[in-house]
Amino acid sequence: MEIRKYKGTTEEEARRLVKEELGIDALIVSVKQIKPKGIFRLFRKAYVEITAARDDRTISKELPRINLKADDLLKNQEIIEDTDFNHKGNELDEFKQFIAKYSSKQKEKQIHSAETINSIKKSIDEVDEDKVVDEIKSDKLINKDIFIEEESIEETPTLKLIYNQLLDNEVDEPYANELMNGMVEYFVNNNPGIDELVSIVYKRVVKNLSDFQVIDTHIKSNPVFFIGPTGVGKTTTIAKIASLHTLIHNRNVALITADTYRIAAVEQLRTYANILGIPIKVIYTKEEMLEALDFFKDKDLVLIDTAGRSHKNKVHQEELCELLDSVQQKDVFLTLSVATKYRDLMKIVNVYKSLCDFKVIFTKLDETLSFGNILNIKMATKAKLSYITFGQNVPDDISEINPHKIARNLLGGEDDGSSE
Ligand SMILES: Nc1nc2c(ncn2[C@@H]2O[C@H](COP(=O)(O)OP(=O)(O)OP(=O)(O)O)[C@@H](O)[C@H]2O)c(=O)[nH]1
Ligand SMILES: [Mg+2]
Repeated sequence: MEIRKYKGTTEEEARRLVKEELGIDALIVSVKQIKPKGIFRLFRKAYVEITAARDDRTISKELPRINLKADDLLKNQEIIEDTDFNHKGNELDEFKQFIAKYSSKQKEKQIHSAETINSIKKSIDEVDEDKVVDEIKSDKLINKDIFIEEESIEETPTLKLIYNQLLDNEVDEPYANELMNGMVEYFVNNNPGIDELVSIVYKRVVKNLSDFQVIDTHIKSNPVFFIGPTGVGKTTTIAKIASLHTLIHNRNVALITADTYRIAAVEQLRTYANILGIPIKVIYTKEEMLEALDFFKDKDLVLIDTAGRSHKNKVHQEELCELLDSVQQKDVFLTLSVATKYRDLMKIVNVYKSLCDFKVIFTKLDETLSFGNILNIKMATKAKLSYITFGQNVPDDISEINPHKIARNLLGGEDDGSSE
């Protein structure tokens, strides 16, 4: 049995490498997200490492990925270095030399870039959050709407680095362009330092994310529905919010669950209700929903759990729509996992948009390193953001969104966006 490690920028890519070399019968021993530490953070992005095994006798002796594009080579340098070339004969020497030459050139370039990236990080560290908030309203550049071509950013290395930080953190290209709007012209006319450029983009991100709203802890709230795809964390988030409002803010909270499709779902919420000592009602129809709301009319806050439903299932969506329509005064929180692919998130959001107005909760920030999706969804939908959650612990792993933390993350700063 031979054990090998494979690295890819995504799990999918690493799995493909395993499959290419070890075949479909390969045994996956472990899948790890590796975050480069120390100085390597400047040079390398996080990657996924898969340890896989297969019987020696069946391992393909073909050189993996010999048709790699030049740009892929550096990324896969370590994989190639891990591979035993010696038995492959002279034809590979040329290839090895090419890689060595290519990667030393790339490393030179990266050292230069790393200095600039360092300056970006330093600029982010020095941002004065209070000043930013004051400046956002008056900053004329923020309101400028000259569309810039991406090519002009390409020709301006400092801007290109800032732009790339956004793209690397999964900000969708049109929104990255919007954030960089007018920057080339500003750069040419004013010759600003990198800290000023970073600060402009930082302010734009913060401005975009600043329109958020969480459940008020003082006034009596409308009934609050939690909707969203299966398994994103609706019930867990309800438990977190119910705990905070009950234990920290001393409010009278009640729970309703309309998730009667899975036997365990009711028990899951009932367990939290029992621990917190708060009442819970299970409802099957919209009439029962109205009765339950009437029963809880003296409560400060009623949180309503719904069944996770596929956005592709029309019947399920109609049922949800009927339930939501039966309550006039309400707040709805669409719960989304930040780790979902952006294109899928957009499809989900578009379906729910046709049902009702909602605010967005992003869950599972602990499962991804890049928070571009938060900004993408905000910019695409203009829906208000609210809470973020970053772990399974009830009630600790939740907070209201902090636009500064997200902005730092998107510009390559240290923040994981997880806590206050
Ligand atoms: N890592 C991580 N896991 C979370 C987070 N929030 C919830 N989970 C986990 O995600 C899983 C699903 O959570 P639920 O709260 O049951 O999700 P749901 O949306 O109610 O699921 P359905 O009712 O089946 O649609 C559970 O294992 C939770 O512990 C989070 O912020 N981070
Ligand atoms: Mg649930």
